Amino acid sequence: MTDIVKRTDDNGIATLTISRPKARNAMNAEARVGLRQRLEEVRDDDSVDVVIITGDGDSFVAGADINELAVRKAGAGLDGEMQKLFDVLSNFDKPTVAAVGGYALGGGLELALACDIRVGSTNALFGLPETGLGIIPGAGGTHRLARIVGTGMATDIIITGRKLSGEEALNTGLITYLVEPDELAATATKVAQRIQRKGPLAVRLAREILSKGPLDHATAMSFERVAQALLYSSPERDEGTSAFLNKRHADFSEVRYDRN
Ligand code: CO8
Repeated sequence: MTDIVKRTDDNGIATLTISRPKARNAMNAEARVGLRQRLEEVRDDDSVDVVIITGDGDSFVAGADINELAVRKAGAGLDGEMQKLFDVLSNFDKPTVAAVGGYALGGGLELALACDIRVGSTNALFGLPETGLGIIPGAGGTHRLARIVGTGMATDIIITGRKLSGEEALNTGLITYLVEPDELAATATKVAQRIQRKGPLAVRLAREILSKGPLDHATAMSFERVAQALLYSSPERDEGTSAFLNKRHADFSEVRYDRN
């Protein structure tokens, strides 16, 4: 196991930190393998409820490693290794929060876009500068950015390559929390804890439906009904509704779904 992606755990919240500070945490092949291994590890670890992804030091991730991109062949583009890795993240079994300070550029922003929620700091800088390198954001960036901020804004960001400050990112909906750099980790943890207090199956099914690409109305409604039917027969529905009716806080900590 490479140590480029470090893992720390705190009460059911696993934080994965991409650590290649000399290259502003740009993701080379080793970092990608490390991230994939860590994701498999936390996915299979029943003690982990929520995953936070962040970067070491004063950068989130400054993109894919350009030294590698400079010699990549067409076949590698078709393989879409980084795209597949971020697909693993966007379809992840557990909720994910990106804690973004400093540079979130190219593949770094695409990494954040593949997470459920993005918390940014006032020193963050967001952008997809790929067109300036003669390529496109090919790790899911074109599609995910357009879904999150709208096609007009995504087109502007991608074909001009301009960078957004934390404030602009908040205004466009690219991030949903903006905090001072020294509050970044604590805020991401608070967001993760908030998710942790909710019904785990409800969160999972809501994420599952939300993460689907554009669906026709009838299909989307059908997904909702099936998910709701499942939840109506779940122990967490009993706990959540009885807690409200008995004027207490719901406690889902005993609710477990056997994965075997
Ligand atoms: N790749 C490789 N090295 C990098 C990268 C990178 N993406 N970013 C920074 N570095 C290195 C620099 O080369 C430099 O190395 P050295 O010290 O050996 O010269 C070191 O990190 C520090 O960088 P700077 O001196 O430039 O530091 P600054 O603080 O002045 O600037 C920036 C930091 C703004 C982050 C600047 O380094 C920069 O612009 N980096 C490139 C950002 C970029 O263009 N990212 C997009 C890359 S393309 C991409 O991600 C495509 C993904 C989709 C394709 C999927 C295919 C798999």
